[in-house]
Amino acid sequence: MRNIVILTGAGISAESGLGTFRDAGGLWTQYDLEEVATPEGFARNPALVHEFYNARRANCRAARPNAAHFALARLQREWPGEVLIVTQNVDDLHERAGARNVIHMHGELARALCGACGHRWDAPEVMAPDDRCPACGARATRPDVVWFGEMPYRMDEIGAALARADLFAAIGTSGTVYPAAGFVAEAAMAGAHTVELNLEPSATAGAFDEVITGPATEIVPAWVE
Ligand code: BV8
Repeated sequence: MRNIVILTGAGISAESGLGTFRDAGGLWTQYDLEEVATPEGFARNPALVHEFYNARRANCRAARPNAAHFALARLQREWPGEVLIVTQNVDDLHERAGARNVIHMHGELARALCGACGHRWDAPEVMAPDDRCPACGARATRPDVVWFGEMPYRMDEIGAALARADLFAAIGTSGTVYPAAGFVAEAAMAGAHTVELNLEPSATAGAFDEVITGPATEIVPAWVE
């Protein structure tokens, strides 16, 4: 069990007070995904999209990492092989718990991107449609997150890690968004042992060798033990 790949979703940050997407009262029940998490929605109403991400950026700053985030950071420190955390989350709670080897495949709330020149920088607390890119001056700034229909980041690195994984764990994800939901099949093809840790079995639970259910702050520290 040398190389471990861990995929995390909104469920690992739920007990830190950050909303999930598809649970009762989740983000996609308050906002229409098409309006706030697609390039078309941003083109139609950038003010609404900035409002959505400004609110989440404020929530994220007020939130604290929980025992599950700390347990994964400890596993990274103490495990003799590689432990890669691939997160679908745009919050920085893994890093704030001390995790080092983290890939944000859906981008980061803390980063801004210029739609005109591709420049990236640390996002201000509040972003607005009139903001100018610090590099090219264009009024084309957006949150540096991956919307539906956009290519997730660092997919080749993720594919390479899955191809050499001995253990793949998915934590707090509903298994409904691709390509992340397909990682378990890639890891299994590479011969990895696969385990799902989730509040309840996900849509893809059947694809895992092992399913552990319960709140992340309880089952993740116990699993890391
Ligand atoms: C792409 C970033 C191609 C922004 C997000 C039909 C079939 C297959 C695929 C598609 C299709 N139609 C469209 C697609 C593609 C689409 C997709 O998969 N759509 C789905 C909805 C069907 N995917 C894409 O568009 C992706 N891009 O395919 O590009 C391409 C190819 C070439 C060139 C260009 C493009 C991009 C997807 C990324 C979208 N961005 N977010 C933002 O955050 O605002 S997705 C969004 O959903 C978040 O990233 C989130 O992480 C992700 C997944 O959600 P989860 O994390 O799983 O959260 P969820 O609420 O769903 O579940 C929470 C889980 O936690 C639950 O299971 C719950 O039980 C559990 N839980 C709750 N509390 C706890 C807990 N567990 C433990 N403890 C607790 N306390």
